[in-house]
Amino acid sequence: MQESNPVTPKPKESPCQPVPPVLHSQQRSPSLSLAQPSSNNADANPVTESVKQEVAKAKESVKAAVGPVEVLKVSSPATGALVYAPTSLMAKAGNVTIDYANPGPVPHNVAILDSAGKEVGSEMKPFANGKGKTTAKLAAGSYTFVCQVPGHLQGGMKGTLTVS
Ligand SMILES: [Cu+2]
Repeated sequence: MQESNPVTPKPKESPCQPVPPVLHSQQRSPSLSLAQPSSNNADANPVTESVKQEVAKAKESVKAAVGPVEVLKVSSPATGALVYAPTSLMAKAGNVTIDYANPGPVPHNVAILDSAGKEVGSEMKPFANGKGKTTAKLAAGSYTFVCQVPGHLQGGMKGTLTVS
């Protein structure tokens, strides 16, 4: 024995108590879901993969930024001279950001180097007429900061950063 329509709603028992609409949608959902197209291709989509990587990167940078960040301001003159001011910085151990302003026409950047001369922290590309930042998690010790445009370090673009 087969019923042609097993979900036939019962007649309303009282006009004062209408059946909530949600009951109707629950009864009909099985047939609706069968009609929907499947989306099995989503996992193989290269765009989805790159978005996942971007999200992972963003999470990492948020993790690195957790905790107080000490911000040190450094600038170069608008003349484009190979100079930082100040040339001596002090910070407490932890997350340190150098906030660099270069209003001049000559590209510069700031890279933080540890005592072995190895660059630490986020990359700042050389730029003119603008501002940039580099952030590093630093332990106590002596560091230098330098411009990585060829010839500029030799021209005098360096300073010291003492972390205690
Ligand atoms: Cu420079």
